[in-house]
Amino acid sequence: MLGGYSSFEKLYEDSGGDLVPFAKELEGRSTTSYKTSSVKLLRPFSPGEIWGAGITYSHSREKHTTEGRTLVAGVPIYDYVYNAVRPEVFYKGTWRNCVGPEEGIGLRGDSKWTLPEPELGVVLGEKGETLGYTVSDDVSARDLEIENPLYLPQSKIYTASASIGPVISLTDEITNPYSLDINMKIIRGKTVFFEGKTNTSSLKRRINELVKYLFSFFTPAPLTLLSTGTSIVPPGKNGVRKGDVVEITIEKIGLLRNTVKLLGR
Ligand code: DO4
Ligand code: MG
Repeated sequence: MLGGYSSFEKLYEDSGGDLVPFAKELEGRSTTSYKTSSVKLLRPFSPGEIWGAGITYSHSREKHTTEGRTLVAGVPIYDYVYNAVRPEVFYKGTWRNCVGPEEGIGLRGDSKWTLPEPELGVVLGEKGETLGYTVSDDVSARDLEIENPLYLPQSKIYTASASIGPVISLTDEITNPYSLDINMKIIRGKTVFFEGKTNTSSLKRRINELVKYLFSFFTPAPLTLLSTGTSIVPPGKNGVRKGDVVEITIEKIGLLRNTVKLLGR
């Protein structure tokens, strides 16, 4: 971490909210450099809250609509929310269910179909301002959600159901969040079982639109993570199994790697 800071939270506090110039100054003074292969990367911050945005890419809408049965006003629920003015913004937990690089992501013992969801994560300040970006994995028990959308909290919030990292790229490094390549690999044993790619240029919603709804009549905890939704979904009912390795890369941020672990009760 820059300038000997051991936490992003402290860096943010000392910056007085003006992160980029503060970080630049520290960078100028810093004499130490590290090889990422020789250090253990930790979760880059402890989100006070995590919120997810749903059905923000047309591919996600298509996949969900072919899987789900629920109608709202006579329309498949996922088509409805994709086209609605109000986006889907759902609670995803806190730092308590969030891991970092190389840690285990959770597989519920009662799920037969769990998906990693590679998403651009936005780190939000107290007023909803974008402080930076990270790689976010919105790990989800898809079968629970598809069985009944009222099971969404159980599909989304459980031990190690969120992962973030490897770093936070600040807004001077990512000036346009709508042009980033995202890649996900699921590695099973020695083979790449699934690989998919997308680009945030296909994101239907703007970040400030999602933030506006999240901050309407509510103030989330300082340093909240907003996960902006997925567009990479393995075909059919293919999900992760215990021991699979999930690698998610987002351009200008880096690689987030986790191994799937089966949760005990
Ligand atoms: O309601 C479904 C959640 C969808 C989601 O997490 C996503 O689109 O990424
Ligand atoms: Mg998601």
